[in-house]
Amino acid sequence: MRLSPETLASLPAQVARPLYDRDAQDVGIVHFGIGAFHRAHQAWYTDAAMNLGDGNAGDRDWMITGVSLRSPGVARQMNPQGGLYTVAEQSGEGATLRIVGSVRNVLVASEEPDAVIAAVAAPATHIVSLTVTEKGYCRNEAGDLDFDLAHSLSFYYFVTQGLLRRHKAGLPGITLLSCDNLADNGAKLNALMLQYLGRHEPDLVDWFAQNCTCPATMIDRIVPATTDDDRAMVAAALGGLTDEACVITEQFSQWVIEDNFAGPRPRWEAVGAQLVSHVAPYETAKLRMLNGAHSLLAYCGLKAGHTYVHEAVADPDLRQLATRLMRQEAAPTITPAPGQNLTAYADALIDRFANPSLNHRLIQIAMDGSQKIPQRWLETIAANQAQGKPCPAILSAIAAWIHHLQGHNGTVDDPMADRLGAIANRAANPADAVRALFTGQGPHAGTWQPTAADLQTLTAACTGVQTAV
Ligand code: CS2
Repeated sequence: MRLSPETLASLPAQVARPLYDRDAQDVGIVHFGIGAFHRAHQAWYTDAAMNLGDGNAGDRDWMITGVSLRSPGVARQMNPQGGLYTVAEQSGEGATLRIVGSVRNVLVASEEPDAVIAAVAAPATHIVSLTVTEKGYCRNEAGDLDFDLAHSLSFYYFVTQGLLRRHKAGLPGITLLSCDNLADNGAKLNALMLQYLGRHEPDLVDWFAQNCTCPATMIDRIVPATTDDDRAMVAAALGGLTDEACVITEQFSQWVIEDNFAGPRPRWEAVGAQLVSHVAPYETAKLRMLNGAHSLLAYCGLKAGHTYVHEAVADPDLRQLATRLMRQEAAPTITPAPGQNLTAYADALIDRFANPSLNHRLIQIAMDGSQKIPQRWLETIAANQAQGKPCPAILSAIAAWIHHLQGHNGTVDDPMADRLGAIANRAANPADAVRALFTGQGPHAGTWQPTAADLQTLTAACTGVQTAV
């Protein structure tokens, strides 16, 4: 028996479930990239906002239509369950389960393109949100739109077609909400959308600029890929019902959103989100500290033979490196928001990484390094360089990334894997690899210019010589 609207009533009493009449709600949000992260984060907040419910019309009609561009996997997990799924929060004391009801259905864009366009164009839709990962924005090395990648099976195409229909029908614009780990994600999405429209629908450019907004967001929750063991644990807790779409996450969650919406939105601030005028300090701290340390733990941890984040952070050398990256290299480059304490933030992050019940795989974080390291490491090294300060922890992480690119941790999962692997393997020595990657015509040239001292530190780290940090 599967979890579904029909079996919901048979769940054990301690499992929380939606408090609103799901069938009576309209879809207000179309979400591209409905993976585990969206289900444990934005859909979870939206469900909580609708749970607030009675008497407040604004807390209704925020159901989500999820879109997968190609893979039918999530649609097959969720549609037979009427969109219902479990969020299991794992702490040292066990798991707390809640059934989330905010997802109405999942469309696979390659199979039902018209349904996706119609969802964006529907009068009740006010928000199109995105978790398409860093590479989903189809950027070239200069950060501009790569028109070959942004083809008719990209979110750009579907959003544009939906907006065209809205414009023709005289409907209001929408809010485009990027929930990906990019620096200045709202402004980037806005600029990329304008490039796409400029080429494909120039007549829509002004309407888009006047009627649609792209708020910046900082999104945070650690969500490992769900495993068969997790599904078995959830089935046992659901009294034997299977849930193919369940997600496992930590108790912590944070969502900071720029208060710049084109139209209505759920009352996310009533369920823990922060609506602010400037997201940048939160976003920069999160990318450079949390994600920067995560990527360091991933590459250095794999090199040291670890499998999970909690194992890597229990290794005293790696814990020291991650702490140094956060406190001494990243934190001084950030101007904190009022009340934001970056030292306490670093300590809290080490505690979150140490959660042994998450089993967060280092190889999951090691994926797509070419798309992640500019905002996680290179901006930090460049900011330190401007002050004449070295970043030995990040340099060790870069050395471990090069080791990863050479194929020592198995096949490299990265859109630039072939090119990066060829550079890393062709280089006569580590300093050459770094020069080829980060200078001249290299794929990561621009943000940071390695100095002679940096090259020395990197060479030492690549050849396994310990440097004092
Ligand atoms: C991780 C992030 O996979 C990764 O690259 O660093 O997904 C991280 O877990 C989230 O950003 C936490 O909010």
